[in-house]
Amino acid sequence: MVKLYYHTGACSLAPHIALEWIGEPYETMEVEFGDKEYLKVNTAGAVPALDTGEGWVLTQAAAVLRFLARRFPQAGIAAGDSPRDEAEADRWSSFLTGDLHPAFFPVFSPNRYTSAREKEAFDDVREAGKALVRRKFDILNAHLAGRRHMVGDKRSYLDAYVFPMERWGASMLEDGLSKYPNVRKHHDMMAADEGVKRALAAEGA
Ligand SMILES: N[C@@H](CCC(=O)N[C@@H](CS)C(=O)NCC(=O)O)C(=O)O
Repeated sequence: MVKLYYHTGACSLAPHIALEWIGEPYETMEVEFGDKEYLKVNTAGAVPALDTGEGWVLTQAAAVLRFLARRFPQAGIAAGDSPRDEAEADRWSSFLTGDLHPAFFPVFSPNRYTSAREKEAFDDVREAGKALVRRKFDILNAHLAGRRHMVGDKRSYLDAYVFPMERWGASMLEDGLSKYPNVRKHHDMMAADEGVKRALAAEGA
């Protein structure tokens, strides 16, 4: 059985949703970032990590999600198999891993982005992070125009992947997602999904 290491509301919520959609039995363990015991599972101390139940552990949200989609093909959460489908999935997965997710880092951990230790400096870094998040949400909003799902015409692991970031945006930006109506629509569709509700409830998020 697979086992997901997660932190409430973090990007590990994405594979948690994917596991709910898959519907096979799985285990979870809540961890604190950098916890000494958890470092034995993931030396980076970050979530998610997935014990595959096959004697090896996988880290990195995008890799975990793609693995789950391929390991449980009957769930139909892969993003298609034509070269173009896979390329589109890689493209948006890379955008989430490399552009949108890291844009939040200065908002969450401003202390890592300045050597100053004054509150004003942290506030400044947070504001810069939020400006970056807004630029990435502009791109996401344009992509989601006229679309129900991140790629193709059915749900895939990419819908699960973007959802935690949509939630962060909704709670951290002063005006929530109001400037990004397509992102908000996607967020609301996901929030109404039964599998998403179960994952959120399980995390107490
Ligand atoms: N590139 C990694 C980043 C994982 C990551 O930074 N996760 C955050 C939670 S959303 C975390 O664990 N942060 C703890 C830390 O940075 O110490 C991935 O995509 O899985």
